Amino acid sequence: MNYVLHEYAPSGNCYKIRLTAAHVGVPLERREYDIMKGETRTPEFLSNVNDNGRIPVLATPEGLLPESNAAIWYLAQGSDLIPTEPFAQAQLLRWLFWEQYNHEPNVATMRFWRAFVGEDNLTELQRANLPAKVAAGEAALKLMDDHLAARRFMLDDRFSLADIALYTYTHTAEEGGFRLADYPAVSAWLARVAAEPKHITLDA
Ligand SMILES: N[C@@H](CCC(=O)N[C@@H](CS)C(=O)NCC(=O)O)C(=O)O
Repeated sequence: MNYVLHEYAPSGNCYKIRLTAAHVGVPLERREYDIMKGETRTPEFLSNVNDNGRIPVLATPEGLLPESNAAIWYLAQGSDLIPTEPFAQAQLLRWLFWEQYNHEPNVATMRFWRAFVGEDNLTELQRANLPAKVAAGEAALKLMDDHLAARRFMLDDRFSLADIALYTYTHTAEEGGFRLADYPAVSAWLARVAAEPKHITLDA
């Protein structure tokens, strides 16, 4: 079975897919697009890969799958990364949706604005939104810290897809200006996730 990951390697959304694939032992072919040069906005990419103009997109034998959390869910089906009990599975989905609504749009966007675009190059609208993004990112990290204070992983004692989905942009949060030292339970959890067998780093 051949899987091709259409990606921009430094993106945490793309790293999520590589990390999940490593955990479940699925080899990935990788195809790189430079989002800083608009390579996901070309007519060819829009008509052949993703009409939403974004990576990651996982090409599977069944078809193309945009959206990182859909792709990791697909790859992890039937593995230990997804619990089989309905309530535990719903809790896992809760964290995947929360990641996309409360965490990624703030923690990842601040990283992108500060470490990739550069604060001097932000639009007026982005600059105006910056304090709200910082506050919302801090709130997301605080919520994780409170949650993890009494738990080893997002789903209690069980390492799962929720940890993978949240690890990738949390471990790079300092590139967006967040101070991980302010979140000791998150920092300890990051070390636990990175110590899992089969873990791979962002630059692997
Ligand atoms: N919700 C999507 C977000 C995808 C996304 O925002 N991709 C960014 C990089 S992380 C991108 O392709 N940006 C390039 C662009 O918008 O032109 C996911 O989880 O996959």
